[in-house]
Amino acid sequence: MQKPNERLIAKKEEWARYKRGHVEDGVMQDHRSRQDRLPPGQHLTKNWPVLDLGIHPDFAIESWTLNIHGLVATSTTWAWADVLAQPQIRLRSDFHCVTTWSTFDNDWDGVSFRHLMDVVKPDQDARFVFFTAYDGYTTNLPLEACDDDDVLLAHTWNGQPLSREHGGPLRMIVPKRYAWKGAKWIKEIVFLDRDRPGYWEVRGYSNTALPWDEDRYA
Ligand SMILES: Nc1nc2c(c(=O)[nH]1)N[C@H]1C(S)=C(S)[C@@H](COP(=O)(O)O)O[C@H]1N2
Ligand SMILES: [Mo]
Repeated sequence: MQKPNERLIAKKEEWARYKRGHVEDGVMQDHRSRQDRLPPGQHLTKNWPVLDLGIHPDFAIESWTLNIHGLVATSTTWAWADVLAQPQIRLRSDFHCVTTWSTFDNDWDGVSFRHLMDVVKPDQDARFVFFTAYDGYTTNLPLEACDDDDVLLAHTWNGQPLSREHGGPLRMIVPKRYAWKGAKWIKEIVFLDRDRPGYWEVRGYSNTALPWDEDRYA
């Protein structure tokens, strides 16, 4: 009579416990939560890759401005000192790039998009937001995607000023969408009543860009 393969069975039992989430062991817990946090088709990367059009705009912070206008009650142009004069928040979130890498637990400091909305007061008919960056890049989102508690204009990453290659001095962070929806080196935010596709959106990327739906390409 053949003997059961105890080792294999034990492994399978362990796997079943792990899948049910009943494992006490810290390493396994960690592993499980990592799986739960990775959207389909994504893998975790330790470093933070740089992805852009290859132009890293350079300018003196004194001449930097962010212009916010369109269908709003109070359009405004922020100089750097104005950005720092706004209420500051810190938010932790994961970052998902359409090219399949993700990073976890990024600490962002900056100005929440909801605060920006309080300042400019979008009109009733403002439904979309169009972003333009200093490298000429553009992207677009529905206003409801920006009007969320995890969306911000970030100038600090993990306690350090956001580096130029990652979009410093200021970039958009929209954790629930693929990262191309977050403009680095942000220059202009326009509130619109209709959608206007941005750089990648006219080149075959999904307009909605939802990582959990693996909604990569249109
Ligand atoms: N201004 C600007 N913002 C941009 C891009 C760009 O080319 N220019 N690339 C987007 C893309 S495709 C991605 S994946 C992320 C990458 O951000 P990172 O370089 O900080 O990782 O920035 C997004 N924001
Ligand atoms: Mo990207």
